[in-house]
Amino acid sequence: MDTRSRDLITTTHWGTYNVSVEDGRVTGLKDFAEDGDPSPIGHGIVDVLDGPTRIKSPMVRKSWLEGGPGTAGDKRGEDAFVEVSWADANRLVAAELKRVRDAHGNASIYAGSYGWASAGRFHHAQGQLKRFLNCMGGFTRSVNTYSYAAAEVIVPHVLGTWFDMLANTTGWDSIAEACELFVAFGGVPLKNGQISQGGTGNHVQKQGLLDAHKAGVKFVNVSPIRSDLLDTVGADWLSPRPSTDAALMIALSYVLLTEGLQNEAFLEKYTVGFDRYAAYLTGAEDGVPKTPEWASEICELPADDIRDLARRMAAHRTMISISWSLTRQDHGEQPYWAAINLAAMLGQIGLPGTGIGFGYSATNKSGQSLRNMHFGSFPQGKNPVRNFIPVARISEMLENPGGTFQYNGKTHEFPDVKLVWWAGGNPFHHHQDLNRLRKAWAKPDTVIVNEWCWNSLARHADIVLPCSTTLERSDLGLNPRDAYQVVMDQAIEPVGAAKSDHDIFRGIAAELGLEEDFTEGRSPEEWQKWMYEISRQSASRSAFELPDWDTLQLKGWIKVPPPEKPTVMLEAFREDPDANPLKTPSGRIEMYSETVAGFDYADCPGHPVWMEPGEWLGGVGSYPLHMISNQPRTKLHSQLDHGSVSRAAQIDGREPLTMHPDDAAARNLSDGQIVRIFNQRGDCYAGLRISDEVRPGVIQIATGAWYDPDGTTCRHGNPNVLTLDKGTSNLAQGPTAHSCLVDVEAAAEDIPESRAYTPPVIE
Ligand SMILES: Nc1nc2c(c(=O)[nH]1)N[C@H]1C(S)=C(S)[C@@H](COP(=O)(O)OP(=O)(O)OC[C@H]3O[C@@H](n4cnc5c(=O)[nH]c(N)nc54)[C@H](O)[C@@H]3O)O[C@H]1N2
Ligand SMILES: Nc1nc2c(c(=O)[nH]1)N[C@H]1C(S)=C(S)[C@@H](COP(=O)(O)OP(=O)(O)OC[C@H]3O[C@@H](n4cnc5c(=O)[nH]c(N)nc54)[C@H](O)[C@@H]3O)O[C@H]1N2
Ligand SMILES: [Mo]
Repeated sequence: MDTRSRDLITTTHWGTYNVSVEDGRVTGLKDFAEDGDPSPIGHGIVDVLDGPTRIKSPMVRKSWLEGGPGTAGDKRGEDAFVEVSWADANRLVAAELKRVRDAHGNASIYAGSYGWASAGRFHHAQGQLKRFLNCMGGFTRSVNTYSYAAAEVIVPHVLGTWFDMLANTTGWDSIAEACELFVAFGGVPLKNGQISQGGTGNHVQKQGLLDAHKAGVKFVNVSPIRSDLLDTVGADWLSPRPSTDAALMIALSYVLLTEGLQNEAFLEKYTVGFDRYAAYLTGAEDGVPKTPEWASEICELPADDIRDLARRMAAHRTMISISWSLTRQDHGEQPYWAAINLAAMLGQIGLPGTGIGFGYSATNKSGQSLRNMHFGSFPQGKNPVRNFIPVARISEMLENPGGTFQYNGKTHEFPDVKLVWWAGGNPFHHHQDLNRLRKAWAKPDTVIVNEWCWNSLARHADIVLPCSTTLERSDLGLNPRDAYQVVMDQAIEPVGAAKSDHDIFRGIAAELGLEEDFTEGRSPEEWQKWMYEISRQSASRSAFELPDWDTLQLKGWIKVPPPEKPTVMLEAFREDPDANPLKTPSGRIEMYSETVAGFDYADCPGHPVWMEPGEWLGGVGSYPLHMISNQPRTKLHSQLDHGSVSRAAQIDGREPLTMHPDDAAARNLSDGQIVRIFNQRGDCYAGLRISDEVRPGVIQIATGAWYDPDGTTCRHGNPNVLTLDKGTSNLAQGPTAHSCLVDVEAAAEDIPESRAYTPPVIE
């Protein structure tokens, strides 16, 4: 295919770009002409494609190479590495896989391998890893996500399939048309709308928000951080204590009930269990009426503001947006269920522009009306191993082989893991209480990692297999969550001896005599054509035609036209609940769930409740500041932390921390100074920004700084040395990063140098 007549093009989670190449090196990325609000994040890759942080050949940890599997696991992250050839790396990996499988069985291989990897439908790191391991008998997997595990498990009991709700979130176009009041729990953070998993063409979140504002929609930002909602829309700002939204929603429901503002006809026709929930609201169940005064004590908001908001919500066409962050806290199931019950009482679910929406601007997908598209993907084969863990239970699994855990109504057992394999995620970014993880991580015999840069995950591996970046391989940016479908050109040759994940696995499969099983005789391009053909067939069933392969390659990208009318979540259910029941046991919205009640979990009863989180500002003793470790504005998680865009936003090479002026004054701290954040689990350094955009008592530090451990300290500013590693409840066992108390002090004179971007010693 001669594509020379057009510019090189690629897509990433943070946008689409034309790629400039000179003498075999990428010299720059140009924002996609179709993009009305491009994100700067992508440009951060250019200066780090090559250089000291790039892994250019297979590497083996010195003690492991000398002593074999199981040697000095506690030196992971400290040991030197030894460079080896691909032939040696393949032999070592194949022999170790065989040893572990034969001696301990496939369940002792953990390849949950959670993470975002890169855009590109074929070279998807996890898909490649899972297919490869399935060819040799399978592995222990993980279920659910770090993003919204609690919602993934509670919503199906209450409202139906979670991913259907996400795919069909009511569009911004419908909101501009029909909404009057938009109440955003966790705001509408445009920083997060910069990205979309699998690639994005045009960033629409800001325009969606501005169009709604222009159409007269009023906004309320319920968040500890004012900048979670764009200033231009002039939102009212309510800042409850973090992790108390469930209490606020329950009190709003109480006001509706006691003032007769609930929509009886809706409750009758579309819900079950309202009477049970009403008994909780009035206090008939537990003797505590859930009045605004009751919530006021918990949330630290004036009771009158709560009462007013409930009345405003009932008097207007109201959309409730509930941020994904509300799941990432202790008892994260409750705010989701409480919000659904509140929306049910308002009775506007299924009508244009109103009801409930999950996380506007959490990604660039949320609120885009798109056609329902299904695209082909690289088949992963069958995994015969039954063992799994809820994704955030990794430390517990490594610590406690053979131990049991609860999950969604059942008891399960942790496997005895001997080998861990990660490709396309970074647990030393994403997991909570990293000092605990680091200890648990010392236990397995072997850790294998596919990575392209020397981040903390690569440094904590025994065998590092260097992978290429998207700019070094060709692929398809087919993404059902975006209107733009983009060709991903190979712009340059892989740097050093790096290979695509597919080629890495093909090499090991050959060593194991499984190459044919893994590739089925197809080259990467043949696989991509095969996937594209399936996608074309399914696209034509949703009434649009994808061009043929050659036409797509020539053009570089296509835009799928929007659906005929804006997306309205649960529209069909609203029209006819008998013909279009929800996928819940009753087919209706379950304001009380017999199923959940039947699990008999004290931490997740049969209807939404307020329960004290493990750590929050209303508790006694402990640390005085609530730390919100939210998504970073200048990168995607830990990806490109080392790139130019993220580095430019750092303060003296540390992650910025935002603190209210009163809290800074109480500690004698000044803007721009390096501080130490600490609690009982660990500490890290950060650069101070003083601003009244955060509520007093709350500090904000984004996730993503590469973990740079020195004992229990992170020198660089990764907040996950401080966060709490506890499941949301026995129901979902989701992560709870946002429920975390800390304190902050001035750093001592001799602040240790950050070594996050210094590669390990290579012998
Ligand atoms: N404290 C706190 N912690 C959090 C959160 C929070 O709010 N607060 N949020 C959580 C959430 S929502 C999420 S989704 C997680 C995200 O956690 P992750 O998805 O694990 O984070 P990333 O940094 O995106 O990790 C992706 C890794 O894949 C690598 N990679 C990129 N492309 C390729 C490739 O082609 N092949 C291979 N083999 N590797 C590749 C990157 O270098 C990077 O190391 O973090 C969670 N952690
Ligand atoms: N630029 C960029 N965008 C991203 C990502 C990234 O890494 N970088 N990650 C992506 C991923 S994987 C995900 S899952 C989404 C996540 O999307 P979100 O879950 O929306 O992400 P957060 O930034 O953690 O949270 C949004 C806001 O919620 C507020 N908040 C936190 N706790 C509470 C609380 O208890 N109550 C209330 N009312 N508000 C609270 C915080 O002020 C925070 O800024 O973002 C995606 N978008
Ligand atoms: Mo996420």
